[in-house]
Amino acid sequence: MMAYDGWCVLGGGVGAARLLSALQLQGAGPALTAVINTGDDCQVYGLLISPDLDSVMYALSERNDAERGWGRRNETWRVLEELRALGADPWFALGDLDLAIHLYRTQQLLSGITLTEVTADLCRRLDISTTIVPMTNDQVSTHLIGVDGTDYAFQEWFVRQRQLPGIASVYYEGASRAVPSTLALDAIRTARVLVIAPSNPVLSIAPILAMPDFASNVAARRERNVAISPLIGGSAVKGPTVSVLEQLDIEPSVVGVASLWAPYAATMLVDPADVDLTHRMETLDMRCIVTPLLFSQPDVGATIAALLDQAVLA
Ligand code: FO1
Repeated sequence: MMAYDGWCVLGGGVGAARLLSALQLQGAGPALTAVINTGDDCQVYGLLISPDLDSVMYALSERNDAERGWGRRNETWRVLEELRALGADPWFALGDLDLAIHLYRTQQLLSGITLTEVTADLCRRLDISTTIVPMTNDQVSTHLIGVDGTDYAFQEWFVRQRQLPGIASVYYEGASRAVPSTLALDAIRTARVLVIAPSNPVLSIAPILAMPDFASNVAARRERNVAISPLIGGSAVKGPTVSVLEQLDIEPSVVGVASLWAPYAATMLVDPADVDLTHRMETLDMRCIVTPLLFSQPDVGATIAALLDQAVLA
């Protein structure tokens, strides 16, 4: 087994969860700091829900429902059913096990500790060896503006509207004045390798880079950063990456993703399905490493871990 040291992963949601789980299987868990998007966070019944932190925590503690892509495995829905019986419209579904995490987190936050601290506490209690850090303790909220001008908070669009309304633009409310998490900034500055996870570039990575200190510190170490394409042969493994890129007039391919990430990473891992596009990425001053990216396939995690280890030495 390799000896891993000082890796920092930027990401959110299922893309980050899959990468981090694969790296954990290779024994890299304790060497990793994961800086996680909180732009999807919302309040439901007075509870703070932090879906990307939870997806990563549940995956790394093997508590996730891999098929659904969010929430807990072996979940029950008694509270939700009772809310429905009371005539409420619980469009954002909180399962019973999941609710316990939101209750615990909210109670801890109300007692005065920060989101970073309660996340570290939860990781200890869930026996997670990776350091999981929210990008900020402040509120940053991803919003989508529909073509008709309607402003949707992220979960309103993602869950309630089922991502249906056409979108014209996206913005990250609070990002320019939010204070970056100190742990996150330290990890970004000092990591031997910084990895941009195969997460949605607009909805998971851009909220992190919308915070000016993150953007400048990630860009400053561009040569030692490696991005992993969230698209394989023009499709995402899960989620609305392709449709979001299309609606924002960004080419829905590895080239479109590279055009967003070129200022932040000198190297990008792309799947063999996209080998024909690598010459266009190189014109963006990005070095491409072609390697299978479907983490569900045997040996893909081990190969990617080895490549990340060597990528910045090459
Ligand atoms: N996604 C859904 O499609 N429907 C839901 O009702 C829903 C509830 C939910 C509750 C807690 C949580 O942590 C995540 C939840 N998600 C739900 C997933 C979430 O909306 C998205 O996966 C992420 O925000 C996108 O990364």
